[in-house]
Amino acid sequence: MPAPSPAPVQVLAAGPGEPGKPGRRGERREDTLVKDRTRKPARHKVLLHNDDYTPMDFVVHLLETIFHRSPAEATRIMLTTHESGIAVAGVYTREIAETKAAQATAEARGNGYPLLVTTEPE
Ligand code: TYC
Repeated sequence: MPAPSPAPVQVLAAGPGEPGKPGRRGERREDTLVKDRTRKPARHKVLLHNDDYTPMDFVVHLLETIFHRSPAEATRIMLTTHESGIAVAGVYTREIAETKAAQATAEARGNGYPLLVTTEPE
């Protein structure tokens, strides 16, 4: 069953309240926009870009060690990048996506490879 899509954030009209004090969720507060629902954290894609120099087995190694892909998945993702120019290594919360992209980039640079790894919101 697909997860229910989040309800729109409700912006409540101004009401009585102590200025400067944060409102509780769902509470009407003067000069305060109160979200009436919690939100799941935004998801961010980590993207692998093709180049002519990074070895295939090195990309597979990164996919297995940093992105916890099985050998078969890692090979499939590497080949998709090689053939199409770009592929998704994984999808995470923003901070984890950025950390994994930085780790993959650092390991590539440490080995003298130009591999480009970027992140973007899903
Ligand atoms: N194109 C590279 C080669 O032929 C392999 C490669 C695959 C490089 C995926 C980067 O993200 C990449 N050696």
